[in-house]
Amino acid sequence: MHKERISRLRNLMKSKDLDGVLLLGDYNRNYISGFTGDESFLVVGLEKAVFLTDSRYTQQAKEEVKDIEVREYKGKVEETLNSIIEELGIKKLAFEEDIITYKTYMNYKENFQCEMLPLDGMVENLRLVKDSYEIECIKKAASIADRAFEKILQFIRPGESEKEVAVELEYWLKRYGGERLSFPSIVASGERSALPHGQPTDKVIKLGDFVTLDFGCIYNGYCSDMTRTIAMGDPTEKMLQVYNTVLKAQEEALKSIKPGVTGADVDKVARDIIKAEGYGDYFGHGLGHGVGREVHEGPRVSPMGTNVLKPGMIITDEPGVYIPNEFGVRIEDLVLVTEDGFETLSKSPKNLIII
Ligand SMILES: [Mn+2]
Repeated sequence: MHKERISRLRNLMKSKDLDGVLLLGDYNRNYISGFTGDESFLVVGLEKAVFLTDSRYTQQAKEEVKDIEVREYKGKVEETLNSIIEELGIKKLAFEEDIITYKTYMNYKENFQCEMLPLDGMVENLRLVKDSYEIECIKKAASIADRAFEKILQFIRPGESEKEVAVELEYWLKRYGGERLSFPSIVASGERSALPHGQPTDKVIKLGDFVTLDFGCIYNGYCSDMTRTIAMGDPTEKMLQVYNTVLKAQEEALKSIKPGVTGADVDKVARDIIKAEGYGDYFGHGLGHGVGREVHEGPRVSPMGTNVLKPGMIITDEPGVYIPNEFGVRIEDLVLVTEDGFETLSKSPKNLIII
């Protein structure tokens, strides 16, 4: 698996006339090497690669990193990196320009006897299409989220605070096998549900509130992401109408997902439905995003989403309508693009749940 990833990277390097790549961001380095720790370096040459770490991680790297030589450094890492660059005969080294700080860049530039060039998303592009192992991990992360949601439906009641609901949700995400959260959980109730990314507060959930829960966990390094909005007691006519609009937009956009369309095409399906119902101004964000090792990665699923969808991509479909000082609704599924369409990885019900 990692052998194949490194050879795909080398093919791209050759096509861009590069003879070296330095990876130090956790997501890219670990994707190519199989390492699960942090603060380490991967130098990939056209023939040979070296994984460089310090004594905290040497043992772990030797167990996890296959087919790549693992070395330990002491002292100044920039000097060891430069000696590897020379040993591998690297003249043009691409680096993660969006991860390396200006200070580190200046340090490397001073120490490295080679030209330094931006990687320009090369590894992120390799990560766009998931292999079967990655798909299984994300499916598992999604199913953990579904099970945690089932638990939270038994727990959530008017009288609990948003924070109490969040902590219960996070307990179950971990209890069912999530290693970490994909991102800080969102629990936003009543007027606060109009905040697309409302962090849980001490606000007590009341009868008549909509509650938006947006959460996910990480399984074997891969994220899930889902959102449901539920009602505490009977919703008003307006709340129902908005809910049904968002649900229709979500489901119609879902049906449009297939190889060959762009993220912008899928976004437009949902946006047009929400606009037609008169809520266009209340849907400010893109319809979705890619999900993998990072909870937000490519491809873009928004009016700017020019990436063409391919089988193996995993994206979210999450339209929302947020009416300031009243309430908001968002419904989000995690979706796999398949050969002939899509497969929904989030299995929780989407019809309005009234507690
Ligand atoms: Mn999302």
